Amino acid sequence: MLLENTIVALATPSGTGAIGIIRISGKESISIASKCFKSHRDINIINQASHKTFLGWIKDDERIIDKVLLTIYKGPNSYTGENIVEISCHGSQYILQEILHLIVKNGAEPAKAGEFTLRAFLNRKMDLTQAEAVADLISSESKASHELAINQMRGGYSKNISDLRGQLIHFASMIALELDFSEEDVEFANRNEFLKLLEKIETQLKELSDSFAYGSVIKNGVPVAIIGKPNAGKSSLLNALLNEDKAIVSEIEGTTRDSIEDTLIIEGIQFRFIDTAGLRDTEDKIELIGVKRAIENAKKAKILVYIYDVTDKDTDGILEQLKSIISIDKRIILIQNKMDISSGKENTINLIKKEFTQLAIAISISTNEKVSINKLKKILVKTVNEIGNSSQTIVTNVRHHNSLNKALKDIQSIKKAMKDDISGDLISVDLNSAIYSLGEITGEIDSDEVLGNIFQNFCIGK
Ligand SMILES: Nc1nc2c(ncn2[C@@H]2O[C@H](COP(=O)(O)OP(=O)(O)OP(=O)(O)O)[C@@H](O)[C@H]2O)c(=O)[nH]1
Ligand SMILES: [Mg+2]
Repeated sequence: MLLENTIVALATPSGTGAIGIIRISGKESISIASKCFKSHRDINIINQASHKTFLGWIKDDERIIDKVLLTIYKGPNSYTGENIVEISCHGSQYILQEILHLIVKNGAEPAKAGEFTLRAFLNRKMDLTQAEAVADLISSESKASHELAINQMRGGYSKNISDLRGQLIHFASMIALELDFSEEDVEFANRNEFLKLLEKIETQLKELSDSFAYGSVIKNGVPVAIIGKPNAGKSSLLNALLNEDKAIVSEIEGTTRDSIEDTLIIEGIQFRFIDTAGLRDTEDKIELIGVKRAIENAKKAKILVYIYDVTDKDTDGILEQLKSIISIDKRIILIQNKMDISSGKENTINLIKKEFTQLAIAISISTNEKVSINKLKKILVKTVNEIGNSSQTIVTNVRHHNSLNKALKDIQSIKKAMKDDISGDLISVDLNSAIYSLGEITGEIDSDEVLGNIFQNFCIGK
């Protein structure tokens, strides 16, 4: 079994720091550490109580490497569930490497990516969704993504899924029993109850699956594409939002050719703003590529910001562009820019709103004078919250989303089969497949392939 060996890795980032932490996990971790540690008070760390810290020296024979703090955690009361030793030493690259080599020389093996958390999972210290949340937590960069990861780490929806799965297993065994007694034509599984359960599960799986759209943008940043005609002020808007001179601004049409992207956290939500090349027909080969990219970005974005120049007389051109982007079906924020030079007579925004009643959010700004930029930020936050409001629990993980969808499809086909009065043995195929998919999420079913995929994405030392 892979848990037989004792593993070691640096738990803090490599490079120079005030301190660095080396973590050893496995049966032999305390005895291996004892071979290179000499406590100040001459205490033998073998046979000490768990959760105790000792001050002392790390020594390679007689050569002193560093003065360290060494902490012992005894399994099962540790992160991995095994015996763990943590050595806090001075954070010099050299010292860290020397201690790592020394621990390996004394019998530990270098840990693979995610192996500590994999062990925690295999020793049932956490389920699979919680293990995955550890990786999310480490990489979270905003308040919102941090909140989702913490929530998932505390159990999130996995208990719920586990319960639903348990109820499905119950029915599966009832149906299996019926098949065993098929000659006698008995019904152990109450069809009405079963149908009710399927409906309940379907609703919940749907809710979870739908929440993914929101969860994934919170985790990776909400993509917001800024699009419009050349010179509308797209790059000026990006700069105003970021409060820095990120993109080149000029009065020449077609200044921006490539898409320019930067992130900004507003009220705890991370946004990815993408400034694009102005949309127009052009002979210029490179600009044309830029326009194509702009359209691709618009398609990929979660929110579209369509911006136009209030003094632009070509209203038909604006309406035509809006018509084509409205078909992309996104949340669109309409922005009338350059209000500082507006004569006050232009009423393009009302005209557009009359033409496209689905454009609910419209705002007049001036990027040059920084008028209503904060108002726009508030609108962006509100828009994201509206996307998320539909569900309480939020799925952020692609793997969970795929399994949820597989299970959902199975449940729907069981429902249909029952309405069509299809025999139990056919139902049980889909039933088992749904049970399998739900089990994949929590790790009640784990294939080596699934585990490999998950833990290889961790950093070494976690
Ligand atoms: N008066 C005024 N001028 C503005 C405002 N915003 C942008 N401009 C000017 O409009 C011109 C074009 O601005 P950009 O931000 O480069 O426009 P763009 O949409 O990125 O243009 P392309 O990259 O060519 O597609 C520049 O001369 C800006 O100074 C504004 O709020 N008021
Ligand atoms: Mg530009």
